[in-house]
Amino acid sequence: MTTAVDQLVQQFHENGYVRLEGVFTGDELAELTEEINQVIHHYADWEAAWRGEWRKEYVEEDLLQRIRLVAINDFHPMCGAWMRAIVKKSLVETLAQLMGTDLLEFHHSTLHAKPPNEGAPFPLHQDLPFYPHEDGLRYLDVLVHLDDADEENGCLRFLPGSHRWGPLDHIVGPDTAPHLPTDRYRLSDTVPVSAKAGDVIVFTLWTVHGSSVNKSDRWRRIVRLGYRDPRNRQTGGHGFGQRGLMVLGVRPKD
Ligand SMILES: O=C(O)CCC(=O)C(=O)O
Repeated sequence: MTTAVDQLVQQFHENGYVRLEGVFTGDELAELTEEINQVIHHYADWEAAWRGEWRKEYVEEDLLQRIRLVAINDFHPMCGAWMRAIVKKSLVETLAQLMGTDLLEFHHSTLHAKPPNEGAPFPLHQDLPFYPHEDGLRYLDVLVHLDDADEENGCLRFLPGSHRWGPLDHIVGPDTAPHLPTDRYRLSDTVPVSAKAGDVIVFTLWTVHGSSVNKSDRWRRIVRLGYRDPRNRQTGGHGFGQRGLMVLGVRPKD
């Protein structure tokens, strides 16, 4: 008999991403949201929109100077509810099933909050250039949604099956965020994935994704939690050389 979890695992293997519904609800979700609001107002960078020439293809002329992203990396040690969320048993168990692993290590947290009417877009990219690992399929990006997200407020968009393409060459440089060439990787070819507050979208380090401007009068707040198989070697980037928290099993001896 195929269970609901088997179906999620199958979808994940097929597409390279999957949405988990209602992972956080009620008081737990309220507490996570309250803490994020404090992080947004006291600690985050309000001018963190990704830069580069690609923006001309994603943003209308009159908005170009105004778009904003509120972001911060590794805020989790400051926040009790987020520390509990990272080790939440049901989430960790589902992630382990998606990856097919008996060992899981938490790697990083990142807030991406798009303010109403001017929330910045993300060009199509893999997360590989930001924290490269030898095996892109044994690294999971886990996006915790704190608002309902849809096409109007800039929900995530994916190229289904792109995780099977392996590492891709990105355009990089001092004046641009790493991204894929806009003439070959188009937002119009992607699938939007709407989500409710409390849902989680999981994808791999090799899955191509991006998102559009938030044109609505609502916030779109998302927190990315990164998890990996501790045997998957990191080769550079964010958190390189740091040991994360083991959330499943015991770290293997070097
Ligand atoms: O928050 C978004 O819309 C995009 C996020 C993203 O690209 C990422 O987390 O790697």
